[in-house]
Amino acid sequence: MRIYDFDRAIVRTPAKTVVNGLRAAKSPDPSYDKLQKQHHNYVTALRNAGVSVIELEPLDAFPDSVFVEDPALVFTSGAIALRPGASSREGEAQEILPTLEQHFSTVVSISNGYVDGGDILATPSKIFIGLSKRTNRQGAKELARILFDFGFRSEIVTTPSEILHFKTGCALIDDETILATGPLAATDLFSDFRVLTIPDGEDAAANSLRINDTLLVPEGFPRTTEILARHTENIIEIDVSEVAKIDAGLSCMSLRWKSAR
Ligand code: CIR
Repeated sequence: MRIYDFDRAIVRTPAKTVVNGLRAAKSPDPSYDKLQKQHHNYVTALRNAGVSVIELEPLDAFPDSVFVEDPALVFTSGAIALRPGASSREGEAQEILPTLEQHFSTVVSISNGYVDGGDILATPSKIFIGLSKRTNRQGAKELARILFDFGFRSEIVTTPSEILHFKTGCALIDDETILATGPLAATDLFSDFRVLTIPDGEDAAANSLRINDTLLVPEGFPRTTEILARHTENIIEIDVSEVAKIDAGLSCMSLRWKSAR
């Protein structure tokens, strides 16, 4: 089984309040209607990639709750309820907990510090935990201990300060290959991998998402797509322009795992 082999995913329908989602820069509010359509297309792409999708109800009290990747981390062997580092998002972990308990026999919760799932990059050899504005050392260390109990090796690393999450800047493309922005490619973090560096001006292409034999990439980054096409056959471009206005991308909108059968 490859680390990007998945047959299940959890998504959450965007709430109307998503237009108030957090963002670092003064970008315009997303359009709810467009965002909803783009989310629908994303869910269709997950299904087409071979995943059975569980759709959760919208949560108006949590504008960013469509980004289910941040309050949890899931594996075949169990789920971890995280502690999102933005105060408006902390309650999202409690909201998703019953769904985790329904689908996993082992569910563990982070109880110290903060960790956002967007800072976690799982690769075949180790799981990177990026320290960021949302993930602190205390949370990262507790997560590393839990991952160890799950049988995973992890490495705590630093997310470049100009991006929100570690995975805002990189993605696993296949067992040996990482797609990364210039600043992350310039570090030695990925010395065990082949690194595909994103051309200048296309950094938002970094949050791509490998699912089974499909690589979902954000639409509108032709030079990155051309580079990826030399390594991967089945590339599907998805328009995520509305969630991009609130600092999100493809990985943020689902929790993916391979069920134990
Ligand atoms: C936030 O700032 O928390 C949301 N507006 C965006 C979250 C993106 N999530 C992710 O990259 N995993």
